[in-house]
Parts: sequence; structure tokens; C-alpha cells
Amino acid sequence: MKQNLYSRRNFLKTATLGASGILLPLAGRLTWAAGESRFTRALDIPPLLEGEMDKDGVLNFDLLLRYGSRDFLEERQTPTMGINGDYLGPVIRLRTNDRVRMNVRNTLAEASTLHWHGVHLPARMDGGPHQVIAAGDSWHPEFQVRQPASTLWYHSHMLHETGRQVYSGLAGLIYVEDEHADSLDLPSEYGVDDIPLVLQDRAFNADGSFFYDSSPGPGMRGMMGDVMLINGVAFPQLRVRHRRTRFRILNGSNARIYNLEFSDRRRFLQIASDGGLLRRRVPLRRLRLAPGERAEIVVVFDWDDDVYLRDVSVPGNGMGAGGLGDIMHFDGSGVAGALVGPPPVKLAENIPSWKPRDAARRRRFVLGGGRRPMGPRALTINGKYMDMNRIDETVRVGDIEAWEVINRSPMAHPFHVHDVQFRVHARNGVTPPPSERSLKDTVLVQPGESVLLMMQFRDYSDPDSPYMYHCHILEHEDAGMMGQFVVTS
Ligand SMILES: [Cu+2]
Repeated sequence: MKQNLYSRRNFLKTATLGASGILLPLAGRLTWAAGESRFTRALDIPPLLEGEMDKDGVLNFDLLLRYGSRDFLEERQTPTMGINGDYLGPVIRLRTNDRVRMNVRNTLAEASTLHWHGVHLPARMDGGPHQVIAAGDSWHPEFQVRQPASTLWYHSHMLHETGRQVYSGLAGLIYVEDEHADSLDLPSEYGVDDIPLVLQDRAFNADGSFFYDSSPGPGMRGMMGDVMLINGVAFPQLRVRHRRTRFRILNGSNARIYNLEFSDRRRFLQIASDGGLLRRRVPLRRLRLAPGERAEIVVVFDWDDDVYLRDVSVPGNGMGAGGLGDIMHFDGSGVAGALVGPPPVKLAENIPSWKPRDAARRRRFVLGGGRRPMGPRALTINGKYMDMNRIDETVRVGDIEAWEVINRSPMAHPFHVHDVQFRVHARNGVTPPPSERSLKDTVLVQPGESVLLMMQFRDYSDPDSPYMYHCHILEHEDAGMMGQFVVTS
């Protein structure tokens, strides 16, 4: 893989993915005509999976990795992978303190894994590259939910294959609920005024199959497409039913960073980030989401609304990737009922506020940083590629640590840490924007930027099972931009 990065073949392939969008002559790809054909399909709401309680009080969830196919582009079938369905998986709903057992069966003809992104759990239950589920095999991780209400997710984390498997459809959402969030009276009727939005850009071959190129390429952008899938529906529309509606947005894309706003630039309230509720609601007109990040927002609609969610291009948005423009339509004509009150100003309680002086240890993670900025070490962490047989960091259980992530490469990288939810203490020495002042597990680090993360490794020591930290641009991760840490007692 590494040797291929600079080959002429890959250069030509990647060149077709330029800023102007998809070019047909080289690759024979399908483009999506702008205009009428968009925004005719209703947004799909993934099924909700609430589990079955067994006699020991453990909630069991059955998850089947399988092949499927779907007509994303009307007339053509796209071969896919999915979990309990053709493409993507159900929303797994949990509550804090639940004891959970996942029964994952892999009916694919290839090995895979299922990683619980954002979940605090023992390393051997984590579903990272060491917990391989061979073709035809099953895996039964068990854990207790020990974290507050939040929107988390699950996805394949197969070494070198994560990008392709997630792109094919191996991903889904996890909701954690708790009493405190219940008490806030947030919109919470699933699929009605509490709506998941899984954002994924895709490219298609002329035969309708996904176009996927795993090579980061000389631009090293990772895989991007020109067709927006939301919950697996291309350029969907939603007939809004409640005046105040909550959206739980996941950037489930392999590489694309979104800058989201409404076409009328209306204000909305962000109420949660990766690891749960914000301390206070944050009014926004634009929301940036990097791969792996989540945000919950509350939007007010009116009966005469005819508004689009739009991905706008901003400088520093990866390697010159333009925004996708309008990606989803909201039709307000079905809005009924009175306008209920807004979410409270104060949301989360007890968000830890670890200070650098509390840290038992400070570590540095340098992203990229070869002598030539686009040279062969552009996709390393501390100069190293991922090695399954090398433990990069050893942490003591219970410790508070400060992790400084420095980006010496010319592109933005979303840095993700397994096991913990961290606080972003500072960006280049400055307090981060309000959207980032709660618990997070993924943080975008811009070129030249240094981000200081504070975290605590509360429980679960195991010297033999590592957790991962990595770039969440999946083609970067697959190319080796990942490291391993163990938590020891
Ligand atoms: Cu990266």
C-alpha cells in the first residue's frame, strides 16, 4: 500500500476527483444531475433496536453483518454491506448503567470487526483491529454503559479495510439515554422530532456500484464522492412534523469535512457534541463536522418552510474540497402543534474540568511531520506507521493525562482516541469555541495547529489488549495513521 501511494496509476485515478467534482472520461462514473431529480426521496429513519433482556438482566442485541443491495440511484442496484439490513445498521438504544451483550454474527465472506465508537469499555470488547470476526464467525462482547446520554456510533475497524467496509455500509448509531437528559424535555420522539442524520458522501461507477479508491493518493485527501447519502438516501427530503425538531448528526463519511448551514442561514441551537450534552446550548448558523464527529442540534420550523441543509466550502476544509451545496430539503407544510419551549440554557451537569496541572503525564502526538510535507511520512503519528505488534503508549489506570496533538502535515486530520471522552483544553493555546467545550472523542486538528486534550483513564486496565488512537480519515487510518495504547494497573 505504502509503495503504491505515488504510482502513476493512482495519480490518474485521484486526479479525476478534483475540486470541480467528478470527471467522467477517465473513470466512467455516474454523476447526479443537479435540479429536479434531487430531493424527491423521503429521508429513511433507521430501525430502532432496544435489545432483549435475558434472565441475568443483560440486554442482548443481535447484529448480523451481511451483504445487500440498494437502488440509491433509482434505476441501478448498488452492492452494499449492512447490519441487519442492506445498508448501515439500526440505531442501538441504551441507557446509562445498562449491562449489554452484543451478539455480532459475520455472514460476510471476509473478516471484519465492529467498534463501538465513543463507548467507554474494556479494550477487548472495543471491536478494534485485534477483535477480528472471521467470515462466518460470531463475537459476543459484554460491557456496562458507564457514561452520560450521548450520540455514539459503531463501525468496522478492520485493519487496512476500514475505509472500504464503512464505505460499503458497515456503520450505525448508538444512543445512550439517561435520567438527566430525560429531565430536560428535549425533543425525543424517535423519527418524529428526534431524527438521526448519518452523512456520507459517495461516488458511483457507471454500473451503479460504489466507486471506491483506498489509496490516499498524492493529494492524500481520502475518499470523497459527489453524491450525498443521508441515512442511506441520496439527497433526501424530510417533511417536518414538529415545530421544534432535534437532529443527531453523525459525519459518517470517510474523509469529507462538512460545514453545514441552512439555505436561509437561520440560527439553530447546538445542544450536544460527541460525548454528550454541552454545558450550555450554543446558538449557531454554521456547524463544522469532521469525520467521526457528532453534533445534536435543535431547529425551529414553520409551516411555510422550504429550506435546504447545505454544505458550504470554507478555506481549510481538507485539501481544497469544495462543499457539496444543498444536500437535504426540509418541507414545513406538515408542521403541526404549538411551539414548545426551547431547550434549557444550561444542559450538562458535572462535565469534568481537568487542568493540565492535574496531569500525571503529558504526551505528544505529531501528525505527519516528515521533512517534505507531502513526503512518505505524511500519514504517520510520531513518525511511525501502525504496527499491530507494537504498543506505542502505556497509561496507568486512573490517571489524568494531557495529550498534545500537533499537526505538521499540510492537511487537516480528525484525531480520535478510543476508551475515553476527552476535553479540548486549548487550540494553539486558546480556549476552544463553545461547541467544543464538552466531552469529545474526535477532534479536528488543522495544519500547523496544536490541540491540547485532557482526559482520564478511569477504569479497565488490561496490559494485553490495546486501544487505538488514530486519524478518522479512514484512508489515512488504513494507510497506517494509527497507534496503540494499553491501560495498566
Ligand atoms: Cu488524517
